[in-house]
Amino acid sequence: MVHALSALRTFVLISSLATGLAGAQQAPTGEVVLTVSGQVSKPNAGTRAVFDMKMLEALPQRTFTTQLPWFNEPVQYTGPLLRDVLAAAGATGTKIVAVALNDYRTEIPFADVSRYDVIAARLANGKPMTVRDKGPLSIVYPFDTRPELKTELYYGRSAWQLNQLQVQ
Ligand SMILES: Nc1nc2c(c(=O)[nH]1)N[C@H]1C(S)=C(S)[C@@H](COP(=O)(O)O)O[C@H]1N2
Ligand SMILES: [Mo]
Repeated sequence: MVHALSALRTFVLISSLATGLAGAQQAPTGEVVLTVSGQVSKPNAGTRAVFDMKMLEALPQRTFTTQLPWFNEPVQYTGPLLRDVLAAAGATGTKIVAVALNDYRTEIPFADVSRYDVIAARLANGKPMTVRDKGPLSIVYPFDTRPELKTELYYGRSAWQLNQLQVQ
């Protein structure tokens, strides 16, 4: 009996560790802010991997400051790397269609997320972004690290009010 109980405890521990490591397999407890659909191998809501802010906050965070042409002042952004969000969803493919709350959509080559430290920004100057402030999530490339990023092509890929990533 004692052995059976401790075996059960070990099993529960190992299963919860496995779920924790898988990331997106955990169900969100808060409002869903990002849905990853398409080629997703770690879904947690039907065939999709959905995230609330807490799940995005639990991933390693990256912070950098960049000047964007559509803001007057440089802005400091913080959020998980897009490649980590996609890995948590078990997403693989050749392209990502990013869809925003205002139905803006833009195509991002999957290679961009390995080549560049693109983030899903959830904080601007340390504060959550309201929908009015182009939040709650925004794709931000590390524009100031590579001159080729400061072009209309990458500005166009920087979807603000991001809420879906369709992986193909
Ligand atoms: N959600 C959303 N993100 C978007 C856009 C948009 O219309 N909606 N426009 C893109 C383009 S083309 C550019 S250059 C930058 C800045 O757009 P803005 O000047 O309209 O803010 O955001 C990009 N991200
Ligand atoms: Mo643009």
